[in-house]
Amino acid sequence: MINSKLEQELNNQLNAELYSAYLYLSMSAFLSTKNLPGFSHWMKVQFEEEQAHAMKLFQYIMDRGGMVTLQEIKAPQAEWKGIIDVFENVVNHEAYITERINNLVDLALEQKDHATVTLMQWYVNEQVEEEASVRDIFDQLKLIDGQGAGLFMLDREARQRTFTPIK
Ligand code: OFO
Repeated sequence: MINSKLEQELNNQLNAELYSAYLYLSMSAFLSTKNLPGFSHWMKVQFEEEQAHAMKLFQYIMDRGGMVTLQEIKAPQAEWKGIIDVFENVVNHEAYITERINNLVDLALEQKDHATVTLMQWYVNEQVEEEASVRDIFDQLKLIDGQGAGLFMLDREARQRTFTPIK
């Protein structure tokens, strides 16, 4: 059985992951209107990844005999100033998610819930990867000032991204 405080926080994190998915889907739609099909695709893959993060928590709560309580998902922002602004938002959002994950690890340690500590280690590592990859794109976009041939090339590269299911 899982401690009720931890169960609540895992449910909150499930909601945060679904919100992340929703946010990236919104970005995908926005980028499509800006004639950036590669980045629009990249965001759709990101949407799939976030859903997978959410489903991993969903399954874990149930496996531990806990109760999944789905909450309202708030509407994400729909417009940004441009591609640089989009990725600045992504970088900040992922830093926020990392902070939430770290708090969950602290709570699991406090509750001496080793299974949750182990699960959360997966998210800790995932966040390192996510933050590094989005910071990379953000830096490249700033370098080319978010325009011109550089943007065209980055958009083409973004189109190559594929979704890899997680375990
Ligand atoms: Fe689920 O890692 Fe991004 O938000």
